[in-house]
Amino acid sequence: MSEQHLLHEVDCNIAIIRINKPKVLNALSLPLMADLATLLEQYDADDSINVILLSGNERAWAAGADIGDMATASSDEMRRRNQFAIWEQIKAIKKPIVAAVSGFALGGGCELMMHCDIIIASENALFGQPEINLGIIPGAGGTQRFTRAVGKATAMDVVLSGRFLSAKEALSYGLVSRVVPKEHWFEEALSVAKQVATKGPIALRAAKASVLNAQEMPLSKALSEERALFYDLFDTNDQTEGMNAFSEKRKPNFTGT
Ligand code: DAK
Repeated sequence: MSEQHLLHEVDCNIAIIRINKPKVLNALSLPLMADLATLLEQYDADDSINVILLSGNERAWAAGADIGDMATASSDEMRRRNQFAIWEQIKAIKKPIVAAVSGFALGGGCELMMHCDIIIASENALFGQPEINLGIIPGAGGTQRFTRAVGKATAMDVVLSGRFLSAKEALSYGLVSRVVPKEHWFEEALSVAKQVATKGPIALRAAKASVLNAQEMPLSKALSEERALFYDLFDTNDQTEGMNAFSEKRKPNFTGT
């Protein structure tokens, strides 16, 4: 795997991945996306990792898919590439992914961000689905996840005009979880990842799956899935440990069992 376009390291039980193509504002090339999906799967399967932190750099989280990869492609060629398989791999990651977003989060970059679970945005971040400017529409969920996040009125405004949302707007519409001062965007996201990483891995995976069900399922089905996950957790050591620790007024030591 060529990993220069992705830097990654481990801090305790947090995997930190940084998209690293600053000259093109972290444009998401096909090889980069394939490597990112593989890397996420590796950390998802690694028992020593509890949370994944995905980041860009100060100027760009990612300014979209690499336009050069698509400029001369025909409809048949786009179909043959089957790029959606890579996005499905990312969607299937079970561990929480915290996004540390500064600068541009556009097009496929915004869609990648919406595959993350907690989105910490710098006050300088800009969001959009400007594919309309290129004569196409969002292809990796941008018309769907974006609309579910911000509502139809704002989604139409953004998707049809190609305009960017400020971090303040994105927070008010519910696209991001928190907006933080630009000097501390990465540290704030890392701090959130660290807080989440203290929780029990089994409960974290169940909580992520259950919240995501709210986007995919009718309410009655999602409620019964939630109930099943809730019951299952009472067969885990982490549930016993969590409740004992509360009674004993100490911090829990979750083992993921
Ligand atoms: N692709 C390739 N290169 C890009 C890029 C991109 N998306 N965005 C920026 N760059 C490059 C620029 O070409 C420039 O390169 P040089 O000219 O220096 O060689 C460099 O990054 C710096 O950009 P600018 O000079 O333009 O910087 P500015 O500050 O003036 O402007 C900008 C920043 C973000 C407003 C501007 O660069 C811009 O408008 N970029 C394009 C944004 C965009 O249209 N994004 C949507 C792309 S389409 C799919 C899934 C997903 C997708 C498609 C298929 N499947 C599953 C099938 C997604 C599609 C998209 O994202």
